[in-house]
Amino acid sequence: MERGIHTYKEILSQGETWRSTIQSMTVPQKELKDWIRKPWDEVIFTGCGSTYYLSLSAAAIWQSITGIRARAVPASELWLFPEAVLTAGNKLLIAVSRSGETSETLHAVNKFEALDNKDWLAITCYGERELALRAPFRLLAERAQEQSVAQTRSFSSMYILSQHAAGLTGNDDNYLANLASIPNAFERLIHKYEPLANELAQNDELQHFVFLGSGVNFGLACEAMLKMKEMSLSVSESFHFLEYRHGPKSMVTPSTLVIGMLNDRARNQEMKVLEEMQDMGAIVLAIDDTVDDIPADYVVEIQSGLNSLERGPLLLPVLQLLAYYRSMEKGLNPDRPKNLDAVVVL
Ligand code: F1P
Repeated sequence: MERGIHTYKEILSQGETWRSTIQSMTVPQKELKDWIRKPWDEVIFTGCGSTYYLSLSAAAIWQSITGIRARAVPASELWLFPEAVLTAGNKLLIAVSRSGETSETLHAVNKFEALDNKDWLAITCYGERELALRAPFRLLAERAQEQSVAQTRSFSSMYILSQHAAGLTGNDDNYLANLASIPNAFERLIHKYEPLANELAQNDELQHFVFLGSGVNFGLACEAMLKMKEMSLSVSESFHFLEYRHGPKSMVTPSTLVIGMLNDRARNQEMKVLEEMQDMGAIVLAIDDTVDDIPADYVVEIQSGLNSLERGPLLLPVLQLLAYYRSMEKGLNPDRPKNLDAVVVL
């Protein structure tokens, strides 16, 4: 089997996968709608690896849109330290898992139920597997299933489902309507920036990849970092944007590629960080909806017209391609990363 064939296909098929995921959400879900609008005191997102990172962004979106307190915890923390995670009150748990079979996520759900909580939602790609079968409610992205170990279209499609859930709870029709236009920017984005992802991947001077994001973009920066690590076995790190100044910047050299994923609300402050990194000798790649005034060596301009709480899925494809091409360049197989399995079963 040709190296990387699945990963490449899965990255490039995201536009159509998102369209079918969004289409599936237009089917009336009256029972889900009534239930998800209950007066929650708190919403907890949980998952492992990519789906934990998804949870970080989803919690930021959820709280911003609904005003309801939301947080994300790795499933192992909820499973092993429930007293440090759960509080009294009306709680909703949202368990996110591509496979629906990750042991820690299933244990976290067991613990949640054992402590007399029954309201939880599964977001997953497999309707016939344990997580979805047991869940009182589920949102499925079955067209996003993958053959590769590293999550690409599954991540972005489940992300859209989590955005949808936030819009439903917040009764925010404008937000829900805007989600429908996320796929529109995909094809142009890939067409325009795939050569840049390939060019940067071929640049052997670059040996250290730093992904920066704040607010809703922090989880996305972590996910982009994980892709780089999993697929290409490169040194990659992620930080809250302004946190990078507080120590980690000491590692910057001319071999560092700083990837800044800018957030509408914080962009002026974030641009100052990028400028400082350039002054310290790093190469800077900036990603934003419009890029005119950004201090950067390279830019990815999304041009979606959507805000930061909406356009998240569009921040990833070019970075997934960067990881894919770096992996190919190193003679690795991005479909089957070293030491990894698609599901961790304990
Ligand atoms: C979560 C996950 C993946 C990761 C790894 C092992 O799986 O941590 O994010 O790439 O290969 O599993 P899931 O619960 O979302 O299926």
